[in-house]
Amino acid sequence: MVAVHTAEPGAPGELAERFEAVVAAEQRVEPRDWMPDAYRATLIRQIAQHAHSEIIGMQPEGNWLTRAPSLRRKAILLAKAQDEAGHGLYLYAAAETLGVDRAELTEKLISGRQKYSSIFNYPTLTFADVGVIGWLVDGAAICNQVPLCRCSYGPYARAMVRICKEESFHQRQGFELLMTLMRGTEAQQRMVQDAVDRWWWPSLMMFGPPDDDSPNTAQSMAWRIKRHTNDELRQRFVDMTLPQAQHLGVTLPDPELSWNEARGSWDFGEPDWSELQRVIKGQGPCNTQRIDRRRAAHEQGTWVREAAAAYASKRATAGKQATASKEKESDV
Ligand code: FAQ
Repeated sequence: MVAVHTAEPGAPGELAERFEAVVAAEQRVEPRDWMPDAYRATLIRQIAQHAHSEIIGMQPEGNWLTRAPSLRRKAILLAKAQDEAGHGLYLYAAAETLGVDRAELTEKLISGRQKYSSIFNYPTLTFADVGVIGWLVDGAAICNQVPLCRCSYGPYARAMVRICKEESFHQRQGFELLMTLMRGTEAQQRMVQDAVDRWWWPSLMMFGPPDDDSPNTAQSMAWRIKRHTNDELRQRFVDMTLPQAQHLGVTLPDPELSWNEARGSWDFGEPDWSELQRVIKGQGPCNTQRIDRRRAAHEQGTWVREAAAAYASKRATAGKQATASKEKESDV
């Protein structure tokens, strides 16, 4: 067992060696441990973006909460959106173990200084989009996030275990919704195909730019934060999704999709990377709407945060007074 000690930060060389040894031995770096500043900064960047994505990610589906076609579908959608809020909270808590404050991260999100996933800047035009988000977006999220359960940073890795279990459930509910529609009328089948056509390419872009154009991958892999490159995970997602698309009876909107016998994998076309860059820079179809909504929710929630803080401080004062009077009694 290799331990990272942090009590005496007097010998950076030795501390750095211990850090490297922990990572190489597939052990976990914990909040109390010494870590390089750049490792800490990379984790804050990725975990904060991930947390913001979960919270902003409630908006596209939230669009259908009041218009779900049955009570059952409404209850399922509500539960899914609540799960996503929970994921955001675990992730903000994981980021806070690195010395940042959730309020500060939220401020960075709504002022545009931190990112969230490009996928949530597309509109949800029909109820089939809810199913496709579950199937493709949660499916892509699972491919990307299961390896993060083995991330070198303990609090992030542990948060991902529970998140992945819930995302798998979300993916299955999306598939079940789509299967139901595909067994329905021709209009319902067309609605599914239209949603698949709109979400396929943005889902592939969730994995990030191609490896040659991904400035962070090499270092994040060396630190075992990321366990696979963006392109490796994208391929894994395509291979996982193709049989499911065949089972559903939908066509994926890529004429270059073909089975490559030699590689034992599907060949597929190149996403439009300029679109990803535009969406990341804030020029996607819904970027302004998403951030405006998030900012408004944050402002409208001010009184709740203030009330919770006032209550916590009242409880703390009452607790201190009770302890002081107990001590006085025992002195007598
Ligand atoms: N969107 O060098 P790389 C979900 C940025 S949660 C926006 O490759 P990296 C659950 C990247 O940040 C979905 N920005 O970066 C759900 C970097 O910019 P920076 C979120 C992107 O970090 C389902 C620059 O481009 N999941 O879906 C995107 O090594 C349904 C260069 O890129 C996570 O956050 C993008 N797609 O790899 C909720 C998973 N791609 O920061 C509701 C954790 C790249 O240097 C409904 N994150 N960028 O200014 C990761 O695995 C990684 O951060 C990547 C990017 C793979 C996203």
